[in-house]
Amino acid sequence: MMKLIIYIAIGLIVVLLYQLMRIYQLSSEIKGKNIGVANEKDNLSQGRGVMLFVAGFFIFLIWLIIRFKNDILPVAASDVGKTSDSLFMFNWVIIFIVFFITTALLFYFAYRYRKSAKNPTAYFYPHNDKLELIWTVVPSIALAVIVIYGLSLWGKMTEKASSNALNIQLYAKQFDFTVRYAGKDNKLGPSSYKLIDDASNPLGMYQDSAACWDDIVVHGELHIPVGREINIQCNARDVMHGMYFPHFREQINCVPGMSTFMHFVPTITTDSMRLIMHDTAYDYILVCNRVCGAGHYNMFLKVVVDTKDEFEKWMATKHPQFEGMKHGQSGTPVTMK
Ligand SMILES: [Cu+2]
Repeated sequence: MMKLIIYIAIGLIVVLLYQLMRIYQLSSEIKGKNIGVANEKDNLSQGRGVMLFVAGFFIFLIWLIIRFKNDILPVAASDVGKTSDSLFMFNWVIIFIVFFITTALLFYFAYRYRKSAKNPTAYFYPHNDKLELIWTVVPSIALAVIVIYGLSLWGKMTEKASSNALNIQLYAKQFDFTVRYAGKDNKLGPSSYKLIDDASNPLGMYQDSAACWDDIVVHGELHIPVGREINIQCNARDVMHGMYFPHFREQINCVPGMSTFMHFVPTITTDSMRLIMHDTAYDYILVCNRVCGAGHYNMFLKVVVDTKDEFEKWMATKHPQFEGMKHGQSGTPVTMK
């Protein structure tokens, strides 16, 4: 009901404004004024209005930045994340400087060069080689710097991980991530989708491969040690999923039928991040960012960055999938042809 009254009031105000303008127009006509042509006074008030508008717009923008600057992601918690953030910031600085200068000039020129007795006709200025050269070369250089900066970061993100990195597999499926640690040998044993059995072998690991015997499968959370390079092999069981670590500024697709990789060094433990965020319940997260089906919204994994000792302690509580299998002991090996 209240809403209806507000709408009616707005409608009446519009009608009122229209009628006022109509009265002004008619009374001017009676007085013999030609209100169809803007005079010097009109141009000055319009020009000032334009300047006022852009000043208000800039104030609003600056307010937005200050108001929401704490609602974006916190400080990057990985080595590549820091570079990624500085690249992002570099872009913002360029965008803001150019935006404020060009927008301010655009509106100022509308005011400065309004029609007046001094400026009765517009100045015809069709071409200037020097100006064109400047506005082509300067943005080209700026873009080249951004692209080279970005490519070097991309190269760092996608190069092969070092040999002493901690190897982890993240297996995505509708709608969760399963974690596999490579165990003592730091080698992820081979696997095949044909061997997948949700109860006994959710990742389809080869039971007769010694590299699989110490591999540890974990559901529900991912623990990683701070300060050590983490090499993640990403796989998907059904459809394409996204593997996105917002706090580490890392993302890669998980594609059925192939492995993709990412690596980074976590630099801030969960406990330290909780202090930074003044939030004792703050957690890192891994989310799927490909729309992969009806349960996509719920596809995420809690990520815990431990100290080295905490990580080892946590790891010691976990058991390999094929615990007890040793060389010369067959168990019930599965052989794939
Ligand atoms: Cu998904």
